[in-house]
Amino acid sequence: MKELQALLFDVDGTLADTERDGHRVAFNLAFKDAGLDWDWSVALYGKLLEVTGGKERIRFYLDHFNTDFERPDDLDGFIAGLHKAKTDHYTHLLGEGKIPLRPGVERLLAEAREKGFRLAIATTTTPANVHALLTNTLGADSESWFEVIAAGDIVPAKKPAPDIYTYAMNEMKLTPEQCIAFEDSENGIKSSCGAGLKTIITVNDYTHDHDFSEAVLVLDNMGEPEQPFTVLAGEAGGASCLDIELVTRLFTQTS
Ligand code: XBP
Ligand code: MG
Repeated sequence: MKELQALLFDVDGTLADTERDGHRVAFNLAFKDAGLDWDWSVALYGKLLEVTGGKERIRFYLDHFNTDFERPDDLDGFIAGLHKAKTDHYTHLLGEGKIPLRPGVERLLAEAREKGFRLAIATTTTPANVHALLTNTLGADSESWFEVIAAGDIVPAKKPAPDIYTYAMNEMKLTPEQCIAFEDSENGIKSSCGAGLKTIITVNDYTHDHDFSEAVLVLDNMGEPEQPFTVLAGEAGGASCLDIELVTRLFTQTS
């Protein structure tokens, strides 16, 4: 029987609900700074989330939702500049402490560390954003809890490509038979399952209608003992929160 050794976490939407009140707001602030009248509403942002990666998302917006915009000669440089300003706003917003971790995340990480499981991050977002989220929610040393923080442009093909998970596992010298992934979106599970990983999903407002048929379990959140999760698909065996016992059971049952 294969033994679970590592937990691999997505960031945006999984560790924290960062998209609507974090990334989206930061994009809009960056557009305003640049004198643009672009405004990404909550609804429009839901459509833009089809594409992962902030730079890629701006380009997707221009290609499909703002085709009349007169593009500068150096479009790549223009997008990179907007994205840098967006990252500055986003990390500042996180510094204000307005975006907490989702229920159960801190508890599960603490139990995993205590029991000697190895941890990693596999995300599309910019490394500075991961740093800001972790240090502002879990403390100054929390980045060191993760053996690998695989983020952003470290692989050229972002999610739904499997590359970021494959990269993280290669760095850890682990195989998909030794790891489990935590995701929140269809692009995310395409990436994790594409890398051969069993995947547990916690949905959010932007992703609850996504196709999670490949997941080993779909929850509304990871739950706390006094704030139980709701199972949306799969079998949690009467558990009320996602702990190492349940994660290990799901991993073993589906091996
Ligand atoms: C989420 C994303 C990211 C962020 C924006 O990635 O798609 O693009 O919305 O981040 P994940 P950047 O769920 O894999 O963490 O602007 O830094 O690209
Ligand atoms: Mg995500």
